[in-house]
Amino acid sequence: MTLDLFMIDYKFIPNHLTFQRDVHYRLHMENHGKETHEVTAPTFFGTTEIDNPRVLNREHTEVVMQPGDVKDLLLTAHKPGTYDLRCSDHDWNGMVGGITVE
Ligand SMILES: [Cu+2]
Repeated sequence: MTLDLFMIDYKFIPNHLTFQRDVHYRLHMENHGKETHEVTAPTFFGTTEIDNPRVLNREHTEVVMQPGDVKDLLLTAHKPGTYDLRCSDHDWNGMVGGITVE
């Protein structure tokens, strides 16, 4: 399954992602903005099985997306719940969203 997550200045599109637990996903991310954005979700990334963790930053808290970047994160979520999603640079400007694992 593939889920798309696009970034513009200053929004996630969509701003909410829903994953079924124990299902493997390709989270396909594209930054269409002129600024660098982060896909920041420390609790979600910390509780999710990730096949290619090199896409994440060193702390495994976010994916840094330069303008024009296209990145795929391969993941399987196991823990149902709701998780915070934000851009750590622009959450003050409303660049926030959420993640649900069902
Ligand atoms: Cu941003």
